[in-house]
Amino acid sequence: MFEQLGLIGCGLMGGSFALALKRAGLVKRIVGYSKSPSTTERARQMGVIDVEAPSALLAVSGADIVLLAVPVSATEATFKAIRHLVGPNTLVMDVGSTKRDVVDAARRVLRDSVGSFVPCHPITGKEVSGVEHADVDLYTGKQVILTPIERTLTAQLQKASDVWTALGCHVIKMSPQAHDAAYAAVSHLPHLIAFALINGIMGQDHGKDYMSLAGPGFRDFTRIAASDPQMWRDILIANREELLAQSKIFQQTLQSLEQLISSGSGDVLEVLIEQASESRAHWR
Ligand code: TYR
Repeated sequence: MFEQLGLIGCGLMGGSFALALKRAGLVKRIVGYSKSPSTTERARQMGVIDVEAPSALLAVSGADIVLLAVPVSATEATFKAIRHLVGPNTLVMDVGSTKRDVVDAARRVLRDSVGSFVPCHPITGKEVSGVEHADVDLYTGKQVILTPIERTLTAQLQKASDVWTALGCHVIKMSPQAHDAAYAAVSHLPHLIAFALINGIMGQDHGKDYMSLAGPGFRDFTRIAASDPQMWRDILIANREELLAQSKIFQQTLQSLEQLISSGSGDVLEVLIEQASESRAHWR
């Protein structure tokens, strides 16, 4: 049971975490801060947070658990703003989609207190953002990747793992490097492709008309193209090396398929589609 959650970033991810922690009976008081005061105010009006803090530092003041739920490019500045109040008994977590850059920022800024920070990536979200979409069950049944470093305190790592487990999450641990390599393939690349697909269609004369004719497959494939622009700008740039490597593999794979189509090699094409179809059907 925590006394106070210091919530930095009262959007979809932060707001949903606050609701879930409260429902689980794990926290007495939630003090929230968002860059835009109107967001913080809305979060309080909605009952997502109890108290509005005028700064990140004041949200952390008196907190024994802190969650950073900000775009990854804002992580370093946020650590700077709160570093003086991060002690060995404060559990600090984030929800950023990339981990190497976040861990580097933590090392640079938190220094001796870096052990209190447990880097986290819950594999959940929505294509819509903002506290209006906060959902008490956003984390229920989802995976959360923890990417501790050598200096992460065992006690804090255990506490973080316990919190996510109490919210109904399945906790997995791996290195920040392994995390960024995997999520470049299964998250960052698919978002990039969805953005490119929509822009490629809309860049054509009749793109809008074509889109209006699309069906459920198009809807499934492109849902994530509606995601938050600043958040995804940050993710794609932060994990650029792994992402560009995956993008290259994708382009090569696409080219081989194009060659088979162009030469009318239906048999081989069918085999490759069958491979993809089988892999997707037996996923999980
Ligand atoms: N955009 C994803 C969706 O709508 C959710 C998500 C986003 C999950 C970022 C993880 C992540 O790092 O399903």
